[in-house]
Amino acid sequence: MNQKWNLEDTQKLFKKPFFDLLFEAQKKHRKYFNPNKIQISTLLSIKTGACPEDCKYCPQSSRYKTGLKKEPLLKIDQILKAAKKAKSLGSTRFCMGAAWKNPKEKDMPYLEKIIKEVKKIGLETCMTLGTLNNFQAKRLAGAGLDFYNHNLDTSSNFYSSIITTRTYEERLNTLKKVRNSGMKICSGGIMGLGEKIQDRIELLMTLSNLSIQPESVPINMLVKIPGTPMENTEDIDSFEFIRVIAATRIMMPQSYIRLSAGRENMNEQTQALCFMAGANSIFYGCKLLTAGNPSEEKDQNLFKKLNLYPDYKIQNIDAEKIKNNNLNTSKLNKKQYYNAAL
Ligand code: SAM
Ligand code: DTB
Ligand code: SF4
Repeated sequence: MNQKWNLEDTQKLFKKPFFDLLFEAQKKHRKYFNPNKIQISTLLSIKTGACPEDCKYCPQSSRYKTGLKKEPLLKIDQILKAAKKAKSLGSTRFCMGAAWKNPKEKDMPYLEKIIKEVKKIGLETCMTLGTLNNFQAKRLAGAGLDFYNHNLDTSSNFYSSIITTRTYEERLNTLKKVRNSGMKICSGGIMGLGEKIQDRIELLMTLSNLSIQPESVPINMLVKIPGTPMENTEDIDSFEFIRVIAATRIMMPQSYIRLSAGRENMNEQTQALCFMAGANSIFYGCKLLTAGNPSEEKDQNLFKKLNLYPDYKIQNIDAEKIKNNNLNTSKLNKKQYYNAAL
């Protein structure tokens, strides 16, 4: 059972001296993870632009003139080509995003087919398609979707300053449906939207106090896109960002924390401190959904300097090992499961 986080304790965490906070985060990190391993995911936008939502940070909203080229749903062979390339470059998870408010019923069979085909390549699958109903969540889970990404982005209070076309409650409801369907949850936020420290605190409290904590928590730094209402927002200070990563690690000690969008605007030292503060997952490949990301080569260089290795443990190889050892994994918690796989 994970610790429940109240306002007082979370505020105290954020007020800690920087190095005390980092030290506590490192201790938690090392308790549950190998600090020299990193989970690697690759993103693909399977349907780009013309989104009816008004998220003020997003280049894909139809409300803003960002010069983005719209693309209908990609063909299956285009998706599989990108997935194979991601696998060959060392990714273990393939994350597919669609600029939708929600998927339509007519899209479901095709989405199921995509999931099945990408899994055949030997990759974990993740999708982010907007709001889901119970039936859709069950169908995606049934097709084998491992993760569903659905970010809360910021605090419930600040949410309506960023998005007016949906509510925080709707986001939480979709997360519930995803959890009930048996899929793993990927949910996090964006820093640098002009939020207060209190908003960061409230976001992390909401995520960490979910009935089961998200298995994956992406922490994005706003990528300022010309043409969006957020294009001139003030930068978040790098140390403030690192604090958020450390607090996330302490509050969700067993979750993978993804140093998500915004790495292109971070130097290597900032990224290294984020890894030290507990981030252990990244998006790999020179494109996020529509915005840029460091090249594979640049990341390989950074990994070399930091002696970081891709985390293949969560893939089938381990499941196979566990099976051969005849272990009853259903009785193991996450840490025991990982240890058993070593
Ligand atoms: N339309 C779906 C939705 O919003 O749930 C899925 C795709 S949406 C692009 C996925 C996530 O990308 C958003 O929830 C947001 O956290 C993140 N994102 C979008 N634009 C961003 C930006 N400019 N900088 C950082 N993160 C961004
Ligand atoms: C997440 O938290 N960040 C990713 C993924 N989940 C879907 C998306 C980042 C998008 C950055 C802007 C773009 O590429 O359009
Ligand atoms: Fe649409 Fe998602 Fe972008 Fe919001 S974040 S505008 S829902 S694609």
